[in-house]
Amino acid sequence: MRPLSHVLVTIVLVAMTAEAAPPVRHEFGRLPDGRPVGATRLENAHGMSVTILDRGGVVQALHVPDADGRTADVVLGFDDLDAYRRAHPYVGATIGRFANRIAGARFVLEGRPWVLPPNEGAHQLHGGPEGFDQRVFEAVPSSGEEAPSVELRLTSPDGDQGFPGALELRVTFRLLADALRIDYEATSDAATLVNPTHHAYFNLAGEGDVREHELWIDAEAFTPVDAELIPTGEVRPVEGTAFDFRQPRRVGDRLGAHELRATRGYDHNYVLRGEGLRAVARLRDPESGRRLVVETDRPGLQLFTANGFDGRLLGKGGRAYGRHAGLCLETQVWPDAPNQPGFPSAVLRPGETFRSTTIFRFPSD
Ligand code: G6D
Repeated sequence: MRPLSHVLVTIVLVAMTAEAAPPVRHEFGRLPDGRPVGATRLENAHGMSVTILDRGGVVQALHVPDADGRTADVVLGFDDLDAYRRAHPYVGATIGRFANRIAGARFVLEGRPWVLPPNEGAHQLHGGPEGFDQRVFEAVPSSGEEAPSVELRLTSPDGDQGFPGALELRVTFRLLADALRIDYEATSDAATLVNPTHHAYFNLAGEGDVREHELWIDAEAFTPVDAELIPTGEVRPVEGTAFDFRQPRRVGDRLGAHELRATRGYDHNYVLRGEGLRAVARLRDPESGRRLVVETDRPGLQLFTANGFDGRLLGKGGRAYGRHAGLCLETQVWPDAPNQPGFPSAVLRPGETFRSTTIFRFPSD
């Protein structure tokens, strides 16, 4: 006979673990060389689930209930691996080593010049022609003590996409009771740059476009860009411009503004207020009432409203992704930071550990 206390402890433990199901792994597809690409599905007891692909660290699906318990998939994505392998605008991907642009695909680090392979005109975008969005990570799922998770591990060798230093990266996706939490951790054996982000296109309605979504961004300023989307170095107040989201505004309200003509919508970095892990942006779909709060410890946030989408990109269930079908809230160090003296640093040195957190929270109250 077991003592009653043992039985009670067992019952409590079973009740607790019943909260969130353990991660489920499945094969998402195969690469041309036959290698399988796995996916991890995390689920919580509140009706949320997320599917994360080993290739590209892609959030392929993220199901979130509304106040009435109606669930929608709030990220854009594709149904099969081949679609992810074809050219697409980083849909749902983990970005690295350096999110956003490095002007002229070059920088100087500790007095030494580095030249990178460009992949957007003369510039490097989102880590280069074969960025982390195209890598197969090693996945380590865990039931976790409080929340199920999957840790994605990647070794980026010295010289990868032109960057110095062998980089060890771990990206942990954790499904909390009301949020998807992403933790980045990196070390390098030589001084290098690290500025990872996540490139989910959110649409809280799970259909249509995001013009009616209301957005708040905790930023007094943004970093203006030139015709090639390279920051001019200026930090400009949002006041009196189409970039002002200090009060919640409909995303579509000022999409036709002259300041957005060149980019055909928002594709700009916001200078976030405050420091440390804090709420920096809120998005709300008035129709479903679904809400997203972005929390991060990063100094910048790229708002990108899928300006080039024209319906030719076919997503999950054959849905044609048209203009503004979703929007990205990319937490980051400011674009081109390595070449801009006044911008925050993205340098990681040997012996240091880079740590950063972004939480996509979907409040239910
Ligand atoms: C990023 O800022 C960039 C855009 O310019 C780019 O087109 C997109 O990724 C694919 O958000």
